[in-house]
Amino acid sequence: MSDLFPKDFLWGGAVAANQVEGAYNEGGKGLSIQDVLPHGIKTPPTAEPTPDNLKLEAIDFYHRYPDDIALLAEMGFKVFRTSIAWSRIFPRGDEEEPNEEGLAFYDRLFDELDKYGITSLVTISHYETPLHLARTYNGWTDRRLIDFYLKYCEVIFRRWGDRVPYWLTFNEINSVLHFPFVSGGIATPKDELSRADLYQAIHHEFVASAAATKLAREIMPQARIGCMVVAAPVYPLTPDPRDVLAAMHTDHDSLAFSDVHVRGEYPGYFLRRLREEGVDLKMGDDDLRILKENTVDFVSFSYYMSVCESGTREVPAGEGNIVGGIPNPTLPASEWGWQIDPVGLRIVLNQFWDRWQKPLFIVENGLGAKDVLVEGPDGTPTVDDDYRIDYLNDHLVQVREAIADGVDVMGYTTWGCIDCVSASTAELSKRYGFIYVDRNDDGTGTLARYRKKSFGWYRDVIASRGATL
Ligand code: BGP
Repeated sequence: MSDLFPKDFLWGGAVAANQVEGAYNEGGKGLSIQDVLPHGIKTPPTAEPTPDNLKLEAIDFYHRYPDDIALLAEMGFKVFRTSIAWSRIFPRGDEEEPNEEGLAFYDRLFDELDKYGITSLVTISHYETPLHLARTYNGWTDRRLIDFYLKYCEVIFRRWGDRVPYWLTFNEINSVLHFPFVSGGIATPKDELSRADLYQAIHHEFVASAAATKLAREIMPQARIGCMVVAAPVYPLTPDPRDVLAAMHTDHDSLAFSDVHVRGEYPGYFLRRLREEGVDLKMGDDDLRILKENTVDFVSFSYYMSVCESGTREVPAGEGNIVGGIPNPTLPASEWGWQIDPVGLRIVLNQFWDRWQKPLFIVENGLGAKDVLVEGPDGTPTVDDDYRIDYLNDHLVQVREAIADGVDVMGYTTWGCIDCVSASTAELSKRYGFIYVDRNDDGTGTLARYRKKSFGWYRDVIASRGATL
């Protein structure tokens, strides 16, 4: 077997509208939940947008996208993942008619990508629910969100169905368990949110995702629809069977989300959880049929870390890990405590493939780090980000191993291919990109773009189909 990646492997990078675009109140855009979250995912929202919110301007991709896409093309990108900002299309979320100016922006963006032959991979909802839907309806706890979402989907499918071949219904849909406001637009603070309301919101998202898949097949039969989850393998802290069982239970919390999307029904372990928590889901007459008949074409996921679990002792959860969990004593961690585990990526790829036999797409992976600009050999500023190269290299080697294991992997998009505002901290100093953006956490900076050392490294990896790894 060749140790090169497949010829049609989709190499690229990923961002989300709210983390790059800026222009938060231009082009008729309404406010999104991100516009009132100046300090990140773990902090409460403000009443109005505040000047310390870096996302309001972000990296000004809204105005600078032609130059940015030219840089991505220079690296040889085959695919670019971004999201559509829902509140550019429906500023409040519940209007009758879409905002034409918002649609026109994405027309221009897709034109630019087409110019270079870069395929678009679109996240329909990436942590950017229109704020009005959060404040007036309490987000996805309200069943009416399904109709608002489907109306939005219908507009964007009709507009771009012939040019966007890959769609993801919700970013990291399982993260609603951890961040109800950011992930589900649920305004009730997490510690006051009942389990019944949380699971009801999850049910609404499942039905919306399946109904969107149905709509997609009617409007754009050639498109492929995927679910998107946070993948973080859960290892037992010790070989004690009780630790193994606890790890399985924690894993189930996440797997339930893709199980529903792929198998079209609630798994038994999830129904048991609902019973034990005394939750009785309110269902529409057709909900279960909609889930069953409209399963996804592929499973996509973000992969940053693995975690440990114990069923025998109380161990403090790792602060830095997005999904909590006990730190693994055998692994190093990033500056933010995210544990670095390339082999875990191979494990997850095999686990998901064994479980569903559906093509898999790694749509986020990368290292957040504090980069330092230095003068490059030609006098142009650059970053010697060997740590990022090492991280990505090690993970891609494991992807190649998984492909050799027989796993069907469609592609790989690194997170934050151009520096962008962090989802968890809302800072710019947590950088992931191949392209450095001159903007600091205090909002200063010229917004100039500079190629980091990893830029040339990734270009060579893509051009050689992984031979340089
Ligand atoms: C994922 C989100 C992204 C992204 C990434 C990196 O959870 O889907 O939006 O931001 O994590 O996280 P952070 O920006 O917090 O480092």
